[in-house]
This record gives sequence, C-alpha cells and structure tokens, in this order.
Amino acid sequence: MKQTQTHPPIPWSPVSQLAASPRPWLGCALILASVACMGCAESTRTVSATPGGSGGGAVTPPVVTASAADDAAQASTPKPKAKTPVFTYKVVKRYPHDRGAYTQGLLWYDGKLFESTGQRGESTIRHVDLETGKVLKKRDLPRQVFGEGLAAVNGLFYMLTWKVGQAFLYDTKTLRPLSYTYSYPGEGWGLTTCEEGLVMSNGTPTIRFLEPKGMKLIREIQVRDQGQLIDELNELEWIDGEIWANVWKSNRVARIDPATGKVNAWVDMTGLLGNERVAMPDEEVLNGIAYDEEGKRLFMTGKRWPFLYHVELSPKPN
Ligand SMILES: [Ca+2]
Repeated sequence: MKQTQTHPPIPWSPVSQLAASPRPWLGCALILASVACMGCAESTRTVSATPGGSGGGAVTPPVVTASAADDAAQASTPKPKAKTPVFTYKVVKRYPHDRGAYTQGLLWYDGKLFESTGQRGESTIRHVDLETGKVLKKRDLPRQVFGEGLAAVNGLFYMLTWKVGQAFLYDTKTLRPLSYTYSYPGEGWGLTTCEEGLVMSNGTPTIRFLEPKGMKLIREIQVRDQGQLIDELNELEWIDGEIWANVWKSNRVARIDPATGKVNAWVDMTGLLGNERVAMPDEEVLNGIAYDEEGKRLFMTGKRWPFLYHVELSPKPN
C-alpha cells in the first residue's frame, strides 16, 4: 500500500481557539496575518467575508466562527479518495447458450442476438435465438484465424481477429461476408460502437476510437482506476454513455468514462455461473456483454458457458 503523504503543519489549529475567545478582533487579526503569510487568497476571502459587509464606511469586525475556521481547515486537508463504486447483480432470466461457443463478442442488434466466437478452426459469427440458444445462422471464419470482438455500424458487422490484424466485414441482414477486410495495428480483442464510430480493446489498458470506414484511429484513452492502469480489457459494450469492459480472466466489468478513461464503477459478477461447470475454468471465463437498449435488458455470458443471463444491477453494499 502507498503511504499517505503527511502535510507540513499549517497554522490553522489556533483558529478555532481564537475564534472562541472573548476577543474576536485579536483572533481575526492573527488569522488574517496567518492567511497573508500563507498567500492563500481563497482562505483570505473566506475569513474576511462577513454577511452584510460592504466595501466602505465603518469597519465592522469580521466574525470568525468555529465552523468557518473548521471549513477552512478541512479545505486545506487532503481528503481520502472516494472508493470506486461497485455494483452487484441479480439474475432476471437464464437462457440456454451453446457450450461449443467460445464467446468473444456479444451484441444485441436490430432486435436480435448476435455472437462472435474464437479459437482457430472454430471461429464464427452467428445469429442466435435468445430463448432456445439455437444458432439460426452462422458464418465460419478462415481456419487459421482466431475470432474476437463483434460490433455493428452502418449495416455492417465488424468482427475482429486476435493476431492477424484484420477485421472481417459482414452484411447485417444476411451475414454475407464482404470481399475485403480492414487492417489495424496490434491485436484485436473487444469491439463496440458509439457516436464517434468503433471502440476497440486490444488486451492492454488502451481503448481506441476508430472511424468505421477503414478503421482509422480517431483517438485513444488509457483506462485507470484510482490512477492505476487496468490491463487486459476485453469484451466491450457501450451502455448509456459509458464503455463497459470485461477484465479478462476475472469476474469484473469496468464501467469507463469514454472521455477520460477513468473507471466510474465496477460491476462484480462473481458467482454468475453458479454451480454450473466448464471444462477449463481458467480459460472459459466471463466474456460477453450485450445491451438491449430498447428493452433495457443487460445480457452476460462466458466462453463455452451453458447459459446466457439477463441480469439487473444494483449498488453493492459496503
Ligand atoms: Ca458486446
């Protein structure tokens, strides 16, 4: 843990005693002298501002109350950082999910559920029936490609790949692949959209904003919680003006300010899978966030999980 920085003593402690003395003028003079020495214009203004005071005429002794002095003292004392809020969840409904689906992207689009899956030789983009979990339509990616995140913009699905630096494009109505791909530098992990265009993670604390056409970089942010970089951001979802991101191999979802990269809150999804088993618990982790904006439904699942969950969040008690 970091040590709390100790500030040098400041001449505020006598203030409340002086203010409580029967000679407020003396207290005030000393206070003003102290303030002037500190060069603290804001505190000076606070102490000398007397309700009803004016700039001319007879000078009314400023009144320094204990509470005003306390306020000033508090203003100059470093406050402990507020903890990042944490949300917990309840399951509204559980739906079947294809245990063969190594989920990399989850998306509610045009009233339907879409999913992208990974692993070489198993990577697909698929339209899934929410109620039954059945795959209604799917396209296989080339066998050598490891599929990653999925998003839709301007009538096209964009599907990332892990290490080949190519995004595959599909018609959103037919899932027919386009004849070209877009290139991007580095690895591809999660993908979502916002008004600016595409929002992409790459397994680091960096989130990039990209133009849909050609996937050119617009800007990027570094994601931090309490100043600490948050690594291995994975599946993404844009929800009500925030970027939500799975942290890989954890049950945590970060809710991120898209302007600054600050983590506004955490969502703790511990226990979502319940007593259900996966073959490889270290690999087959929470990784799938989709939001039905119209129905205000939040869906989450994981890699090769037997279920997909409609969940509702609430602040976690301390
Ligand atoms: Ca998503």
